[in-house]
Amino acid sequence: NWSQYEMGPPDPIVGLNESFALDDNPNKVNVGVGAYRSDDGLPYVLPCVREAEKINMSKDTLNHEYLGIAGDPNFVKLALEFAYGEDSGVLKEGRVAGVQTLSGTGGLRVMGELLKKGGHKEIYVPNPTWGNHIPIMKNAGLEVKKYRYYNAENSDLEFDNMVQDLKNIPEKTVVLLHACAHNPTGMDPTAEQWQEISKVMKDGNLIPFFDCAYQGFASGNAPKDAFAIRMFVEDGHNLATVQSFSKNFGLYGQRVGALSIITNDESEAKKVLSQMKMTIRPMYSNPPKHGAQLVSTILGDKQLTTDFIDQCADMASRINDMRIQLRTALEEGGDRNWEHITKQIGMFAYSGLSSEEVVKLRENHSIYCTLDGRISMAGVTTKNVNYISDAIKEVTK
Ligand code: PLP
Ligand code: TYF
Repeated sequence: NWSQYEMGPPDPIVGLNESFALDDNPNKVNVGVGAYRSDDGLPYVLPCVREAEKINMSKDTLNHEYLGIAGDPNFVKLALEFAYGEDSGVLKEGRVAGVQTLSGTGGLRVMGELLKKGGHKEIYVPNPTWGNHIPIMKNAGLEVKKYRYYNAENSDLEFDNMVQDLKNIPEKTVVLLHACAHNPTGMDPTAEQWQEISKVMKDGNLIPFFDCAYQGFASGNAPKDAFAIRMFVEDGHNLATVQSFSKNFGLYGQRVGALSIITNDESEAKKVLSQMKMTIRPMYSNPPKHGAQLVSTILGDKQLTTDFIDQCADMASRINDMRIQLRTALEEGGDRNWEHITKQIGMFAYSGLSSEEVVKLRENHSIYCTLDGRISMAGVTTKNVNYISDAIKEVTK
């Protein structure tokens, strides 16, 4: 008997794909889920990934055996170097416990479970944050609290309030930070602001937990986008990082990610790693191989790594072109200011549209974005940009 189950609501982000699929308007536009599209509106496989696929196909040493609980050690090594830098002292000292995870989402959940196990009762996240952060951490048994981050009134970071809130968090609390290209707002702290955040968190004995899902989409230079993480490490934080390779490598469905924690010394790292493995084993046993092998093939090869960085920069650059085109079209013949669209970075434009306006966009124009007014710029193309801007002007009139 299964009658105790009530009908649940669709997911606020992924559920849009379902409504979009049912819409028979030939002009429909999907700017909901953050997934990169070519200017033809099609899913995009990076040429370096195609190349890695060919290389891996020809290796008869590759098989379909299980990976270990912690995943592919070579992938984990390369992923951690990608975040912390090849010459990272903490990596050389063996102080980092790292595992391969089911992309960013899986890594976040493993971290939530681990925190709960380690006696943590709560976690702080920015307001707003990626919608899934909250249920992931709640389902792991943590209370989710928010620090101020973004002021919708002036479409800008509210840095002073953020710092004030961070100063009031009890010591030894874990605070989630978006490493770059904040989702959904597209607004990151400046280098100087990151320095101040690092200092405030050090003084307050807080534990930084970086969610790094867009490395390559902020500056267009993937290694450079790890700047905040590397600076915090330099400042001596024993921080944690969850990495997603969905967006930057375009490996969404392959579920490629890593979770790492910097500890005091090698023996502590071994203990933390053992607890990570004990968390993973009863959840899903071990992660999938294919995507991690592709990333290893790329990051293990100098030329393919250079190609990857260039190709990721190309995606970021197409998105920036679309920001300029969308803003220009929106401001044409109107007096409303859309400057924030070109000021924001990463995959999203946090448009400032109200939920009523978003519903009108959906119902009257078949344009699908999330209720908070977040538009995935990755889905905007030279062919639909004017359709989108005309519709936005219509619903905000
Ligand atoms: N964290 C942030 C901030 C994200 O925006 C996303 C995806 O949109 C993720 C994590 C997780 O994505 P995935 O599970 O595909 O790595
Ligand atoms: O667009 C976003 O913010 C994400 C995208 O398993 C996403 O929610 C979609 C599916 C998934 C993980 C992330």
